[in-house]
Amino acid sequence: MSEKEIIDLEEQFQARIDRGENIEPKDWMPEKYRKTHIRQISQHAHSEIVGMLPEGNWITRTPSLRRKVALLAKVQDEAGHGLYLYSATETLGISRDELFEQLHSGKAKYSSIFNYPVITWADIGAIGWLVDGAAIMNQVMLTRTSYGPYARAMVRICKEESFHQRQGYEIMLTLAQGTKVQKEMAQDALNRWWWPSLMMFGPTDEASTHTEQSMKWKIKRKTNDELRQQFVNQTVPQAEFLGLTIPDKDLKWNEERGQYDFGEIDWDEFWRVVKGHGPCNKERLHARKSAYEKGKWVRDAAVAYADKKAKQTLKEAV
Ligand code: BYC
Repeated sequence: MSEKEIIDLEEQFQARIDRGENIEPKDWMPEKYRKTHIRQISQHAHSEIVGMLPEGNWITRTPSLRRKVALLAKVQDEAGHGLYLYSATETLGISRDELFEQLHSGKAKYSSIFNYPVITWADIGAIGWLVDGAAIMNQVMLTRTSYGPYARAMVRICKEESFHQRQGYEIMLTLAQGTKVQKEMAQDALNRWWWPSLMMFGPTDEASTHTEQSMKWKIKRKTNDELRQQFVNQTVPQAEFLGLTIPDKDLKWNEERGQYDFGEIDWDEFWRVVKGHGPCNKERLHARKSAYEKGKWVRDAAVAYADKKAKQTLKEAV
């Protein structure tokens, strides 16, 4: 294809995006658009799968049967989200094996938030309330992202995430209305999860490498800082209702802006965690690699069974 033909195609592609059309797997797309989606959707899928680990670790230790059922359902939903998202990524021409290889080798990232330890039951409440709350804030926007398979997967995922957020908030509410020790546990969980939750939205708009292009292609509908601000505005009144204190001395309502001002995020910590040096990075990756290796016999059996079935069908057809 000549350079002029490619430029024409790129202009037509941008015009489709500007008209608000969805891009589908068989449509022409710039190579960078395809690669950006493989990167973002697969990192999102990895986050769902790795995100099962910290909470899954608490399924055997829930304080009641009711809590166990809800947590089990939530963790199972996350497996489902990972699977829709891996399927959406495969429509861009990459295999599941390659995606896993990228996760296991450390080439592909997953959300920084899942590299923090889950120390008490209150952390399960804080994760549902804050982590799923932040995830929804980001993902509701993604239901209108320009790539069709991703946008459609996000519609279903968001519905389930809102249940996750409510189960977390309900845990926090119960603890906050409980004994002195329970209230202290809730406050301690908020203290530890607040800043990492704000980091989930990614670097500042100034430091973000992908935002400008992703906004043009309507992959992102709002910037990292816009979503982070929206999250703070929504969450502060929820903390007040719980009677808990957000661990930020610079947090205050700004009458002029009609938004909360908040303190500076520790970006050194963020990059340390993203680059593999957070409190649980090694443990999380080890758990995923080991699950993959232990699941080999299941994959082998599934392939052997599919082969056998295909041969049988062929024999019957002849
Ligand atoms: N952690 O240019 P930027 C969930 C990376 S919720 C690790 O702004 P982009 C769940 C970024 O990848 C979490 N890395 O990037 C919830 C890039 O590096 P590469 C998953 C991060 O993509 C509850 C570099 O920093 N949600 O699953 O335009 C229970 C520069 O950043 C992080 C999603 O993935 C981070 N926090 O914007 C269970 C939503 N932030 O790739 C599960 C979809 C940034 O160039 N993703 N980086 O090596 C997005 O919306 C966007 O990818 C982001 C980042 C807003 C996260």
